[in-house]
Amino acid sequence: GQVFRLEDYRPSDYLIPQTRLTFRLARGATIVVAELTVERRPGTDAGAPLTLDGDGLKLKRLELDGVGNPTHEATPDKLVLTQLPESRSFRVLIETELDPDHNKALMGLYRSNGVYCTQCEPEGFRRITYFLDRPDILSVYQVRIEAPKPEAPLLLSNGNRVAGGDLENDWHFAEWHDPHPKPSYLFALVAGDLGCLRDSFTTMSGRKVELGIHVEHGKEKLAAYAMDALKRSMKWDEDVFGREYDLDVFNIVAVSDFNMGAMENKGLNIFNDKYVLADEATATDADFANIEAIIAHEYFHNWTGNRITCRDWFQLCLKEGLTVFRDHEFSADQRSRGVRRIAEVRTLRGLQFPEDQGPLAHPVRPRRYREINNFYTATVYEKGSEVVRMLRTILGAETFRASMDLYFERHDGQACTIEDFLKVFEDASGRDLSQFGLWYNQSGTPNLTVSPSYEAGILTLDIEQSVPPTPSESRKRAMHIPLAFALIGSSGEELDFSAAEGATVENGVIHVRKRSHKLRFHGVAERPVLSLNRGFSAPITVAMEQRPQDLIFLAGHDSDPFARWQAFNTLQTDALIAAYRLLLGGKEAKYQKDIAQLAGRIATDATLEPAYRALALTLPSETDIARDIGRDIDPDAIFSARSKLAAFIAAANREPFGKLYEELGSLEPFSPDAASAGRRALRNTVLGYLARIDGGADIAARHYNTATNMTDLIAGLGTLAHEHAASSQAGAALADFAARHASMPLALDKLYQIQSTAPGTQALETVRALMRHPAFHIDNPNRVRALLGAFSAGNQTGFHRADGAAYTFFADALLEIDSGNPQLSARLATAFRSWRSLEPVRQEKARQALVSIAAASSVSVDLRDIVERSLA
Ligand code: DPP
Ligand code: ZN
Repeated sequence: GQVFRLEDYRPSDYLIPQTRLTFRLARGATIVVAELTVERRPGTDAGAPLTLDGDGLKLKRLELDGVGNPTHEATPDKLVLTQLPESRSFRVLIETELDPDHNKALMGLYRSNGVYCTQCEPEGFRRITYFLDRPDILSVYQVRIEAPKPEAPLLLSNGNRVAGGDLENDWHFAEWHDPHPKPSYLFALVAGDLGCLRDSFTTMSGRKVELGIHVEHGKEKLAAYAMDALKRSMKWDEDVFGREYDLDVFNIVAVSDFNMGAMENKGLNIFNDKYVLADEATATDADFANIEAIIAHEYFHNWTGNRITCRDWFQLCLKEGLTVFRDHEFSADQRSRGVRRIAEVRTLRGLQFPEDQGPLAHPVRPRRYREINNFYTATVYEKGSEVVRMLRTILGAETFRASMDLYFERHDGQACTIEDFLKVFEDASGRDLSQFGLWYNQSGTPNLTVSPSYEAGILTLDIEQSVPPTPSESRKRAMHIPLAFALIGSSGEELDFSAAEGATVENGVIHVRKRSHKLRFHGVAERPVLSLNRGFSAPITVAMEQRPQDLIFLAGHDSDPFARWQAFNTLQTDALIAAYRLLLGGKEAKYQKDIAQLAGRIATDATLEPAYRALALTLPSETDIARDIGRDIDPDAIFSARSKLAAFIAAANREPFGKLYEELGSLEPFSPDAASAGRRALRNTVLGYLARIDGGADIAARHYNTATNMTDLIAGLGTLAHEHAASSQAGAALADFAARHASMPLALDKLYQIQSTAPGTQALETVRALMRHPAFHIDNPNRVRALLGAFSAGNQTGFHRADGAAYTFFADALLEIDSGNPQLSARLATAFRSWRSLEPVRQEKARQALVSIAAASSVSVDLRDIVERSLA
């Protein structure tokens, strides 16, 4: 396939300042008329052809300045007009015919549950009409939608509604005008019969904005939490970034077939219904938190993405990394900052570190791609957000805010690059950020090795920086790493120092810029315990020999919640890896009492937030452990080491855990707020331990049977199905859950997820059986992700069973999905990305599965790209 390269960017010869679209939505044949005002860019030769992008289009009519059939060449994927008028500007009319009912790729215009909707980012608009479908072509859109009124009483597009009325034969129309020039990927249309939850928001300058969330009839109440999150987001962006909303209406539509989480189309966000619909009976606390974050994320794009967009798709992180940073800050302000930070880091390590360590590694701003859809990655999003966070750490909160103000002022209405973005920070701060810019351009997770020594009031840190080689980048340059730190004294307080030499140290941050530093702190009163990378100030790994008693000390005394959590997590990880090695050597796993005692102390420490305690008691996941081991992975031994540690902690804390569980169980009216969710999280985490000791199946069954909300229901069900799979209680609960939620696909997804992640080789048969479940549809991305996504990414013993049977099954399933929805199959295929870190037998089986996909007769560009890069 064709490779696109950053260095090949050049501006388009033509611009499209005005776009007028008319849609006639009819079953089988939808007609789209696009009337484009095209302008030749100054400097472009008058003979230059106009080449428009298409994807599978059927051209019905073409006019140039009102005259039919001008000189052109058309294929489904391209329209080239030549012999264009001498005048600087001319009009092109293009009529295409679409079949939204048979669009299973869910890109362009399609129907979901009877509702017409669109998804255009990144390159879906070219499946609607021929266009300069690239983000640096900004156009003002006027959209007319005509549709049968009974079938589609609701007609929405971007911007403000300017006209509407009835037509013949029970049809009607609406016209929408979006005054803000925008790239085609932000175009949206919705037509259907939906219910609506309405509200309004008055902006900081006193303008009233009508808000609407459109959902299936009867589900309006389930949009209340999303609406509340939207209003809080609008207020927060005004308070924290000074950003005001800029249209009279803001609409959100929930659809049930959607490839992404949601889409930030100007004034008309389209959401996966999973991230809109919620109440206590249908959504878990994690769902509520995700809804809040994604509503905020898409809303925040209005300024970081829409008003200022990307010049080309290599710059995707310009809008995504920045907007993730903004939604992280929002959630931190709405919830508990410390707890959110730990959760963010767990996500980054769980998803982005393995990406950086494997064959799919790429810089936050990639330099080449074959399929841009495959770059909506944890690196672009999550690491991209960490890079923005580091900028704030380096420049300080005030300069950061001043820089953002300058960014909005300087670049509003433009399509920008990462260089534009960094230049703003350089100009506002007077600093040189050229070395910092490597974070955008160099892939791989940097590692710092830190060796401390203390003598006579002087603490010396030998710091070595390295960035491991990644595909197509074997030699790496030294990066600028802001390392937040504290020196902690024996009574838990931070120690002072009189001077530091060997690296810049300011405001609690060591600026590591060279491959090696010998850093000396003078005037340190006692040998300190080092707290490093506090708040996870840089997305790196740190290797430092630390005595277990120092880690135990930090886990009890570090005033930085992240560092405190990290200390206990490091103890757990070290113990798990040591046990794993013993198990591989045919010995028994052994654990020290300390770890169980510490778990008990943290669980019952009332000075700590319950949500924090729940996170601290959550053992590193099997994939976390595998990532830290790095090579020659035996997933069964990891599973065994982890189960044994959990049982060890449970056995040592039977009484305090039992008491805590009962205390936290006192009924209170449900509230989705973070503090209440934290108490449920702690109780459910403790349940996971109690379930591992005698009588555990009964406790979990009682938990399930007495649950009054989805969070607790799922905790009980998951615990039964995973810890006591063979028990009668597990069977009864699974059947009960399925029956109770038979008509609720989003709830059934939770069942699929629990069943497909039940540990052990038998999970494969369960997954096969669930694929035949009447409510399972291979065309629906949520169903597929809940069953096959969870199985492949979340079931280490089941997916990586030693005989390779799950790999073969999964490869076949990917090809089946690929025939309808390449984006979905390609995304799922990333489950193979760490195949080279497996032990040799599994490694070979995984390789064969990848090879079998590559050899299949028909594979999409998307899936082929992932498979070939994985094998390379
Ligand atoms: N809708 C996706 C997101 O907001 C892509 N822009 O991240
Ligand atoms: Zn986004």
